[in-house]
Amino acid sequence: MNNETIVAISTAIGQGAISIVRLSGDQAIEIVNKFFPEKDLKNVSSHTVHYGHIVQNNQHIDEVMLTIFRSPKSFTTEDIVEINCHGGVFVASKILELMLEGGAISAKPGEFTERAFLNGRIDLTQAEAVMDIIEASSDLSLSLANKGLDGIIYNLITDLRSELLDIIAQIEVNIDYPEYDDVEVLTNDVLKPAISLLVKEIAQILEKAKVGKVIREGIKTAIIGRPNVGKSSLLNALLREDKAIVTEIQGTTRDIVEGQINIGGVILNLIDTAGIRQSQDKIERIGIDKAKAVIHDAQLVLFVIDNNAALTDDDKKLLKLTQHKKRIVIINKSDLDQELDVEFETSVQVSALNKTGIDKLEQKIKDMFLAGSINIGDQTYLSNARHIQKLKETKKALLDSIGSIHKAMPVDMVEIDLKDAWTLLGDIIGDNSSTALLDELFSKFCLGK
Ligand SMILES: Nc1nc2c(ncn2[C@@H]2O[C@H](COP(=O)(O)OP(=O)(O)OP(=O)(O)O)[C@@H](O)[C@H]2O)c(=O)[nH]1
Ligand SMILES: [Mg+2]
Repeated sequence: MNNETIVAISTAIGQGAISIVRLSGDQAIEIVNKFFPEKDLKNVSSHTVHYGHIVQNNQHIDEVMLTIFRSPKSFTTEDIVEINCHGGVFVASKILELMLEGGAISAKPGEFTERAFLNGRIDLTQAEAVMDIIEASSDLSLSLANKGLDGIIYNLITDLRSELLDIIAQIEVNIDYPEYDDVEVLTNDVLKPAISLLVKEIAQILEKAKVGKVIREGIKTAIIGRPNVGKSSLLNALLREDKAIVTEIQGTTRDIVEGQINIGGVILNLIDTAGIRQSQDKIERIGIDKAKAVIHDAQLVLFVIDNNAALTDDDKKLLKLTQHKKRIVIINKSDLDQELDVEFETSVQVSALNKTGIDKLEQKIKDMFLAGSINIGDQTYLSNARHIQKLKETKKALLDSIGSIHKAMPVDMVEIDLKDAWTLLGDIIGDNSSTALLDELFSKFCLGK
């Protein structure tokens, strides 16, 4: 528990209708009371709003509305006062200054949420979900973040943990009462299938997490091709905006041009690049190098070729360069006569000029990344990179334990990996005290044999 009362301006710094200065801690009400002469806040009830003025040396600093939340029914579980003042940078800073004078200390970034976690009101995944809500950039990512705040990820991990605990409990019982079970029977008939099942469940969650990651971060999409095939025209058609310069001159685009679109809730971060070819022009060459770097980082390559020309050597080189990427071949200029002399597996015919075929392209991208099956009602999609990493490590620890079983290692060796997996899952939700493990184990034993 932290005794110090923290304060911060909780709204964005800048002019606006209202700013909120927020305090949390034992002294929160007392500190604000010093500067709010119109009412004694010490005895007001929780969840009430109070009108009055923040006053310094008998001078009105601002007309405000105060909201009082008393411990434990608040975001941090501590006493909280929110001062709704006018949204000027100076006035909000002035009120902040008074609160510091009154005995509060400046909050660190995220400290209100950190306190909510440390005081046990939310787990780590919920604390992270608060940030995800703030950063959400589409309906789907917002919806995922809200599920996180509701505790969906917490429940998912807790369910896995409780399955794991059952397995560990079997071993503990066997170590305590070795005469009860034949160790070999235990490991091969009981532990191995149970651990394998858990690995399978985790593998499924990780598979779904790929979708979660796409929803959260968007898809880094590079538009690639030789000069003049219509890359910038395609970018503009997708963005429904004339963002990039389009001309009939080869080598029009030099620097990269970026834009973002939302297709069915999935964010596509589009990058238009310089047409790739051998060039003597110094600026164009830099652009071409950048384009190659973009290919390297891209999660999806939109490879544009000209329907009105036979495949060139430049096309062939670029096809080779992008062959290992997730790729859609875009046969552009489909309004002109077909001169193209090859067929591609994953291709879409478009005319960036006439804006035809664009919806087909969007559908293809959606199918490719969401496999056409995003069930928003289910939404146990892990999307946070930290959670995904920890879960991968958990899976590895479990596979290691199966490896130990195969090598006929002593059962307490198997248990070491299982306990590692337990700790890793605990890292996700921020619960890692080993006393908790023991307490839970103990309660399991009371129910079992
Ligand atoms: N007929 C027809 N012309 C098109 C189409 N798309 C683009 N063009 C024309 O092709 C020329 C080149 O288009 P851009 O979009 O600048 O091509 P780019 O691939 O970005 O070219 P660089 O930036 O030089 O690499 C322009 O004159 C466009 O108007 C299309 O679908 N049909
Ligand atoms: Mg261009």
